[in-house]
Amino acid sequence: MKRLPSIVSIIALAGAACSVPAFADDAVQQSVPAKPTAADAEAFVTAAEKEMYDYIISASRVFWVNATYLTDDTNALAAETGAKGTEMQVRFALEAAKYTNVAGLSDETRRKLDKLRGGIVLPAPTTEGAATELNTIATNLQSIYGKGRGTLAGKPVNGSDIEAAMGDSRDPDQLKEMWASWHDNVGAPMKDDYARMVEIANQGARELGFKNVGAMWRSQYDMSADEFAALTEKLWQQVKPLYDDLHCYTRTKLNEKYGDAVQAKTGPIRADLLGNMWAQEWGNIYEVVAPEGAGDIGYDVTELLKANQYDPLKMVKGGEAFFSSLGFAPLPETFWQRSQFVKPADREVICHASAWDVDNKDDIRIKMCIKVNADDFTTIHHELGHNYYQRAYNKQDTLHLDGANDGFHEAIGDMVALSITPDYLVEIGLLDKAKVPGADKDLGLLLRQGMDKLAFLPFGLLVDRWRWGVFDGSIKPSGYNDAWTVLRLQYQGITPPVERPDDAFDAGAKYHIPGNTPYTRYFLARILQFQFYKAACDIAGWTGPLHRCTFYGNKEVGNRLNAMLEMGASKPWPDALEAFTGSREMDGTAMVEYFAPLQTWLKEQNKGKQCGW
Ligand code: X8Z
Ligand code: ZN
Repeated sequence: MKRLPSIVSIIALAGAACSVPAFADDAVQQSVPAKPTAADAEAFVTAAEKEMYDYIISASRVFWVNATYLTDDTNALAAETGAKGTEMQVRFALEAAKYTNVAGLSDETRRKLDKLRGGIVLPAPTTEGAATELNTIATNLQSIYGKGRGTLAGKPVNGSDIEAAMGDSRDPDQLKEMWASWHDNVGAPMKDDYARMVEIANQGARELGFKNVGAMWRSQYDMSADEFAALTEKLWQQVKPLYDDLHCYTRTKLNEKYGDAVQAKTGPIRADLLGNMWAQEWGNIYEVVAPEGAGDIGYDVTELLKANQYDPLKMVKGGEAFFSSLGFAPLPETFWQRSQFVKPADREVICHASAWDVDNKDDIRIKMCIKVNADDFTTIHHELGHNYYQRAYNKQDTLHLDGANDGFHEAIGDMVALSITPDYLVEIGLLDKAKVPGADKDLGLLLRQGMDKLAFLPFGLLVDRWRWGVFDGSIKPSGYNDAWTVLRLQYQGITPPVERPDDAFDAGAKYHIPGNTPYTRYFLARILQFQFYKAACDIAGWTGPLHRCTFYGNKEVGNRLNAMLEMGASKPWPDALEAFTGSREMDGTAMVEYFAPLQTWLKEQNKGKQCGW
């Protein structure tokens, strides 16, 4: 994620961790005049931006040290810094509310006031001690996740290792053990604290005039919260048929591999069989579902990386080279000195990948625990997309130091990774030209891609459907786990491999729940990245099948992309979308078009099968 994971109060806009350093002396304390004018509102916004800017830089350093060296001390420092940040943000939000009805506000000032009012990920009420309690809980939850262990053959396994093992193992008993131990050990202990955190943050949201935290999250998309919820539903309905076809086909293949006792022919898919701890992307089990003939795409990115002696550093250099080929300046020396590429041997860290912009200028970094495999090669491109975005908009005002919306931020690196086609792999020397799969292997290529991209869609949606319910009170703490399991069944058509204990809190076993990172952004990004990719391929003059297009080396694509990136959040997101794609709508058509041949083929394969669950 691009922004400080989990620091409760980080402004939803600063491209990195944020924090509240020494604003005590020069804090914006001006009182709102009895009859405020537009000029008063502007003066307030300018002062708030300055205070926030300084805070972000100092706080980012605290959060970085905490995330890369988890101890009781760094947790205490992060919680303290986070609490100051929350207090600062809430102070600004309450003050911003007093200016929103002032006559004569410019569009820009109005948008900035809206960001100040609603852009707090976890607000706290002004009650004495509330910000501290909230940040202490949030820091603690994230730390529990970072230090979490599941087991394999009874032995403890850390998060990044167990994630990789879920991709590699095809033994249903091993998979079951890893799935159950991870969910039991990591999620369950968080439940009570999580419920308390929700309670405090909702009080904060209500003080700011929102119904609850979920409504605040939905308010940040240049439209009403209800319109935004409806937009996500519309997008889902556009792409859902693709998921349904893929689910049906994959279930058949799993049944053939494992037999009825492990995976039945009908009903939901067992959640641990899909090559990923959360069943969110299924590409790791491609070989299980690969069709005869057309399925043999002739290479596997993990094997290519290993055969070519790639190490984590070389993988990151490869990601940088792609962006350089588009005309982006090389990453600064400090990126290479300060990033965390591999899991340190001697201390606990948060391995979940993130990208940081510590000084709002050029001190960009990634934090990962890279393994030499295809998943992490993609994730490196994803994270670098955040870093290049952050650097591109670094001249914007503080409140515009962000993506056009959070889905844009998540989509840039993914769009680039879609360009990792066989031809591109040849170009960078990873694949022999003679091994480029011919047109008869297109279905295999599309299925490999669909196993990651299509499979993710319902998960991308349901995480916040659950959280919206938690925040609006329709899902109560006693029903947290049942509601999670029901949504997983309803949207993804999957089921836990073991009965869940009464105290289970399976949502907590997914990083973004303890990390308090809104998740709808990833759903939006799944859709947007295909819109961006298609636009880039059009600019590059590509005329072949969309999924074979690589825009590697195309400076015009780089220029047009940069024009969108450097806008940051300075304009409503449709303006930014239009700058690069010519369209003002988020729309699933490009994704549907990309996968159209696969869908036709899947329907053929599924004939006579009882699809659905
Ligand atoms: O969290 C991430 C990135 C960091 S923003 C690694 N992603 C989501 C996830 O891992 O669940 C990228 C895809 C979805
Ligand atoms: Zn991200």
